[in-house]
Amino acid sequence: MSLRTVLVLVAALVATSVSASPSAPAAAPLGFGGVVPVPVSATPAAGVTYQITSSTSLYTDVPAVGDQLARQLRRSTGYPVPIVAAPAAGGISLRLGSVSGGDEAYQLDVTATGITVLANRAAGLFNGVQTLRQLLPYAADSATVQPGPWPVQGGRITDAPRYAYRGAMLDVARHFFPVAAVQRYIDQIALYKINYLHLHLSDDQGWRIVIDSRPRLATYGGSTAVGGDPGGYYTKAQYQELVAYAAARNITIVPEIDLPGHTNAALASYAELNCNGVAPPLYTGTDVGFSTLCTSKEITYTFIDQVLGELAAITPGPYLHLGGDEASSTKPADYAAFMNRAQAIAAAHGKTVIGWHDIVKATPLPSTVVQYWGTTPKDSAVAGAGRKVIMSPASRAYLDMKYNSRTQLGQDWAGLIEVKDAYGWNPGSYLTGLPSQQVLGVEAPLWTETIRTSADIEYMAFPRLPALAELAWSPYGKHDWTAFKKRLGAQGPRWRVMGVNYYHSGQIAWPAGS
Ligand code: TNX
Repeated sequence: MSLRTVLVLVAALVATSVSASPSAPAAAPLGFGGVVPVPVSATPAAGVTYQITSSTSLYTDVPAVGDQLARQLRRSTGYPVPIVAAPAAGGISLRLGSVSGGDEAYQLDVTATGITVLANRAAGLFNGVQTLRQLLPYAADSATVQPGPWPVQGGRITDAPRYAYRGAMLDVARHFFPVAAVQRYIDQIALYKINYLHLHLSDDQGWRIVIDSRPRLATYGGSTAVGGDPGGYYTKAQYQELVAYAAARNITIVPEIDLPGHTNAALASYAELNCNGVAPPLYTGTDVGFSTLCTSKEITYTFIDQVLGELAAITPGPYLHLGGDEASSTKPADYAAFMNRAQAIAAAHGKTVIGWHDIVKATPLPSTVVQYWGTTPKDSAVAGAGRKVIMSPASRAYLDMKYNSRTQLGQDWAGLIEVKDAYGWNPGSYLTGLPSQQVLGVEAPLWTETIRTSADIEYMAFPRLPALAELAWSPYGKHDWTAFKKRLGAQGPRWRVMGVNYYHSGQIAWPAGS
């Protein structure tokens, strides 16, 4: 036996005895300091750790929520994690009960002998589970069995959202994203307690949802995308599959049909929608503001009634987004009259309207929600409109803006948005003159003129989407860039495990290897 072989054998023996030794220090749990959005209150119990083991069971009052957690734990730990009919000592319990803070609030207790998430409603349990996921070792998000161990920091977290509307938007019109890609994004944003996904379903470059009474919208209007890339559309069954997939993750789909501008795909599909009766060619460029429905033709309103009626019928959520932005080819008086009629049609189908903030140039219904996408905090028309507002200031919240001048993807018309810029504003006081009670929430839109793949989506959304999610969820009293940077850095290793293609911003100290 050579000296080298002996040394290798000795080293192997030492390694075996160290890892098998009962006195070896247990792996430290991640702790409460890495949760995004930061919870309202998080009190660690010093020295207390829970361990997920091969005998851990799961009890749940809401099967849909418990099943998702059990499936994830089985996948990564390889343990059976049985769902049991009654809470078991030593196990995980997801229970309905009474906590303060409303439908989405939760309380999470971790002791040495069990984990309990308590909430008033399923939504709160789901939120509590998302927090629990971030307390688990990164490997718990793996799609394959990992070695463990699986320690969880002991203590109590109580939590509830600042805003009812915490949104993301995906433009599936400029580029089409198949169901699986949208589901992948839903999985990623749900981890940060986003509860609305706004789908921009129509624009000049493509129409993405089947309307049975107007079949050419999808089959012809949906055949194109920016740059000549492949088009596509969702069947009603696929759309409903997305609605259900999102709902299981506490996310409500908000469908948008952009009117009366951004309508070239519709105008190309049906000649009668054009004032001159001539269908324009399909469009694959990136200009805005050149198309308009013919506001003086009665057929236009029949068309809108058909489209909104069919869409409302497959949308259980309360909102229909009617767009209304950049209608620079529609005369101002025509725009106002048109948007007023369009709102009435949406309302007749039982839906609450959301419109881009241009809609304040019409007469927003008292219930209409105005989505602010400007670049300046001074917009007295929006602030003074007396309507609920969703805050998406383009210079802060637009995920399609470049991070810096070297970013390959995206645009820069609203400025460059590094992580600190995305995080560094207060949605409750951003718009001068808008009372904070009128802010319904925050939405992070991702326009896709330059975005073609899931990897592209992820690069632009991560890490800015979690920054915006924290603004939407956490009390502003917890707003702290220095602390946030650390919490955000802690997401990096998890994204690596999940295969999320994120931007390694130089502003964040990412842990080694992430
Ligand atoms: C403006 S923001 C638009 C979109 C573009 C986006 C690109 C808004 C309501 N309209 O049509 O895709 O800029 O950043």
